[in-house]
Amino acid sequence: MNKQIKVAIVGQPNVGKSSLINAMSNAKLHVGNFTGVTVEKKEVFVKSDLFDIKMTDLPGIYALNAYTPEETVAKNFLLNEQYDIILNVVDANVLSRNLMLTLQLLDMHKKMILVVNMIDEIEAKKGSIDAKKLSILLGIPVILTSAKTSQGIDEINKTIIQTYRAKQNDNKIYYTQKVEERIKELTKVLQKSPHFKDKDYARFIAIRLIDKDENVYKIIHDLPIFIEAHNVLEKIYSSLTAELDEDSTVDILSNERVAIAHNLHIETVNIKEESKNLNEKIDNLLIHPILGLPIFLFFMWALFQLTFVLGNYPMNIIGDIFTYTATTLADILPNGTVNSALTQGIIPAISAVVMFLPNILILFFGLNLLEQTGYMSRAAYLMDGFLKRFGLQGKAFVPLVSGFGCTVPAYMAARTLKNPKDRIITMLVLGFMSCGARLPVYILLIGAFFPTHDAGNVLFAIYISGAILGLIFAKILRVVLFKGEPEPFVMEMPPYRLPSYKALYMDLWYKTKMFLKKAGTFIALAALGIWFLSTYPHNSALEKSYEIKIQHTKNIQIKKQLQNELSAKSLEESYMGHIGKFIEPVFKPLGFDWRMSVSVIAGLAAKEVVVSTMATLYSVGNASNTSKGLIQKVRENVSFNSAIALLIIIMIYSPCVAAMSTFYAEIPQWAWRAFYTIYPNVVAWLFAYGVYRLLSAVGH
Ligand SMILES: Nc1nc2c(ncn2[C@@H]2O[C@H](COP(=O)(O)OP(=O)(O)OP(=O)(O)O)[C@@H](O)[C@H]2O)c(=O)[nH]1
Ligand SMILES: [Mg+2]
Repeated sequence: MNKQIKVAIVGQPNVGKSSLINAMSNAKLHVGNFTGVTVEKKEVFVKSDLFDIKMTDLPGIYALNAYTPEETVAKNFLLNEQYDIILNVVDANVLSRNLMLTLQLLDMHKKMILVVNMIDEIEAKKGSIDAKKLSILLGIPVILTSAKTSQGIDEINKTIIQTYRAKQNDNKIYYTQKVEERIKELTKVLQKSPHFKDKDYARFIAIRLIDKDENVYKIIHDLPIFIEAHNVLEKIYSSLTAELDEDSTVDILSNERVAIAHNLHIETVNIKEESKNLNEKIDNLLIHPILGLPIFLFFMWALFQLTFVLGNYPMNIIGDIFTYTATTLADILPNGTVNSALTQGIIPAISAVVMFLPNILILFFGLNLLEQTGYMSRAAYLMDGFLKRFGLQGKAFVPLVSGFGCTVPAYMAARTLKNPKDRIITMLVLGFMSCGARLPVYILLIGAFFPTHDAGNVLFAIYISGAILGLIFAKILRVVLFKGEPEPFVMEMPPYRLPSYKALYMDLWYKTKMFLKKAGTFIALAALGIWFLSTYPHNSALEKSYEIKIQHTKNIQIKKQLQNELSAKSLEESYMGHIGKFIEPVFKPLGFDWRMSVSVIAGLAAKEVVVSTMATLYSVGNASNTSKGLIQKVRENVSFNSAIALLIIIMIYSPCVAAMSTFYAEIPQWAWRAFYTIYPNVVAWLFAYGVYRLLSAVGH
């Protein structure tokens, strides 16, 4: 086995850490042009001849002082885990600000490499960065890279191996004399403790303590050295602030780092001042105080139009192919279990899910563009004032919009919210943002009950009403349960970037693969289960009596009718029929038959299962309509009012089990978990019932 080199990838948010790892390996880490894309550490392996390099992608951190849960992930890793090398990634465009973190990392005195990424953007501005000089000044290797053009990527590997083999470099960066004296003083005290025998480590801890790092303070708090160290520390706080006329030692260290970073920048970066750039011109329009919001809404509307209109063509073709396959197979295969399981169970179910793949991909394409171009941060900024009125923080916009894709990463994305109250409110209403998996149900019902030219608008209306409902509930939660204001909003505006086509393509391809895999495994198995439960047990007495009747009639029409009656009766007497009848009373007030009721419950496993279950149940229950598409079957079996009620249920009730378990993992309090598990279902039912009654009352 090769020797393993463990590398921690550290840097400020949005500098291209995840993109670099993707470029170095065949990993498909999620990337996006806004801060806080990565919220959980991820490991990726790169193999070379002699070494296996294990890279840990960490969430971006601005400084070593961690505030949000995702920053804590990165910091805990840096402080507590074993690794050989820190690979510090910085954005060449904002080098001096990024170097602030670099300087803090250098305090750790570990083997370190500086990767100056996005060098393509500097070169496009006809600028340059002197990597050699920067390397000499910092005392560590410096590599210029672009994850976009793959420039310098190979060099990273080589440098990692060289650095791993080489001796630790000497420290080159020092603070001013007054500060260094205090660091030395505290280091000496700390070294008396067996925990801090190592001089470099003791120095690092001393600096962190002077920097008022709470996590580090907690480390020494429980050690015998605490009292002595604490006394010295207090003395340092007061003497340094008095001597340098600052309020806090935190400011003193920060000022020193600003000065060093600024000097490093001046010594090594050569960029001509830009004229008024394109970014600002675009921003003048996109975050215009009056036009900004309508423009955003227009983009969203256009996306849902495209999702339906463009997706409709491949959807119909895929649906037809499956229907044709099922009809042909039903004729070819001998009558019996296999025939029925395939043509009434698995094929309709997989078809019902896969036919919506094009729509889902269009939606994901749009969301991906939002993430990649940098528009996400602008939209968050635009929505800030609006969201605040509903008791949400502007930054909550990112998880909320991610929720339109998939609720699981959206719950994780809520980690970027610093305040626990803001975070939990956001997570509690996130389910109201309809995820991509609910799209099939919507498109199916819209396709069955609305004319094509309205479909895109109806779809947009569904998503918007979900979002509005979410906002209303956020307000209610804020007023009733979490008094107080949401935290003020700080989010960086990254420059606009053209989407990386490779990243876009990889992302969509990956989603397609996962979706098809899910359809072929989970959905197919679920369908088989549903088919089994709805076909067995056979009631031979019933079958016999119908067979005799069927044989005795000559009229083909009546024959068909009898066959259908038999299928429907057998289905009702199957296991599933009994389960359905048991659940039915809950949904009866909404006009659902037991098949719809079962589909709704099955949808708790995954939302795609709603359509696949409907497909199976409406196939099994009707002997003569294998040739009809699902949309047609739904139109024949479901009333308009119930269809709307079903839409509302799907829009509001609990998300899938995967999402629910993510919520449980993120929120440890049992009371919140219980509340989260119950309230969406109650709300969903009440809303659906209200609308159902209203529609009936106006004579629909
Ligand atoms: N032009 C250019 N763009 C890049 C480069 N590397 C990354 N990007 C873009 O920069 C944005 C941020 O990339 P990510 O890889 O998500 O950044 P990150 O550092 O992992 O960000 P967090 O996970 O939020 O900390 C994306 O839009 C990338 O496409 C590069 O070398 N050149
Ligand atoms: Mg990342």
